[in-house]
Amino acid sequence: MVGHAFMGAAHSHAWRTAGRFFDLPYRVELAAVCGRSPERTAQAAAKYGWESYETDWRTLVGRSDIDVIDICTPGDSHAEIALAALAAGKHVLCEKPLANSVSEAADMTRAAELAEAAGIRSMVAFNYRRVPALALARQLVEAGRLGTIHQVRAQYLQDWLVDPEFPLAWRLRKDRAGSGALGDLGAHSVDAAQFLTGQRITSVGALLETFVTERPLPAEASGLSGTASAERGEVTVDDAALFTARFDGGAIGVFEATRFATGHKNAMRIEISGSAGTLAFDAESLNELAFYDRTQDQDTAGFRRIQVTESTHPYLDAWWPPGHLLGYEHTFTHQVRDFVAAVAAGEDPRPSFADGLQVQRVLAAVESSAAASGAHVPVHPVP
Ligand code: SOE
Repeated sequence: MVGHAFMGAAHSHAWRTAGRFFDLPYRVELAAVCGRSPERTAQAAAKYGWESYETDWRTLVGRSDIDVIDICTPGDSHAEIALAALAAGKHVLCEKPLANSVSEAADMTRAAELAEAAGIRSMVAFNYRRVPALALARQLVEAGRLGTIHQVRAQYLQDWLVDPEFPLAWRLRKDRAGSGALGDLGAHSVDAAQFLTGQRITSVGALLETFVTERPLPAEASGLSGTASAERGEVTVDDAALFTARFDGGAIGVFEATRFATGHKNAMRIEISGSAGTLAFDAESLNELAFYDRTQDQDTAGFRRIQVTESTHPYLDAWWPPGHLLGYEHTFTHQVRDFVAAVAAGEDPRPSFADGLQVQRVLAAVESSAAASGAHVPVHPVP
């Protein structure tokens, strides 16, 4: 695993846990973690249970005892690490968004498709697909329970940037993160919308805003936290992104991704309306899915709150009795389970790098539309 901050912690937990609750076809060994600082990486290895550590990802990629490279770094290094890992014959799991640009994501997708022929697998880590409630939502859509899908409403609301003194962390720098709320949060919504509906976004009309354009430089570059110094630097990404979208199956959608939704900590919400019903999900009630079934008797019809904790629900057979809730970390454990199962079965796990590239194209179209005063622009095919 390369990187050991927030996502590294979540992935470490997942790699350690997946084989203890699911019957995996392989035994997972946490071989090595990689980071730039020897002290901090050694600490991370000890804390999260990695057998060894490296301070250069190239050394990691060159190690013959390693089968999988898991990329948990900021977006500016995804492409380089993934391309080297695929070339070295390693399976790759890569954090989202897949890359910082469409051209990087396209290079990664081409490399992944070439590697597939040699049995090398790759996957992009859109972990919300592995929330049991959203996996169930997908099953219901596939079974036709929503009928023809007309509309998608997707919001991803956080508020950690409302304080103008919050330091200029890497997520606020275009050169490191690619974009702001758009790529960090909007990417999840775009992937979830396309996954749930089975439709692809073909055009968007958008508005981006940066409310606080200068922030104190972090005393140390440490991601979301980090203490501020007296010097200030420019914020080069969006704080909030709003856009509308058309889908290839005829649906339309409205999206909002923001780090300025005061009071909302991690409200990843999505609602899909079709001719036969509506499904609604909010990650702040992670174990629930609301379902309005239009075929119900009209006098008593209404939204039903399904508690997605039955052993028959996706992933739940490995966990607790009904009503004993799962959390955010389980989504990463499920992701490892599906990734390892696909590698063993010789199948391509989803979301693939090609799926990540499609999301990247939507993000790029949102930026072009915002630059063109919100005019609807097509989602361009791969260059
Ligand atoms: C930070 O804004 C963040 O950790 C995202 O990067 C994650 O993808 C999301 O799941 C939670 O918020």
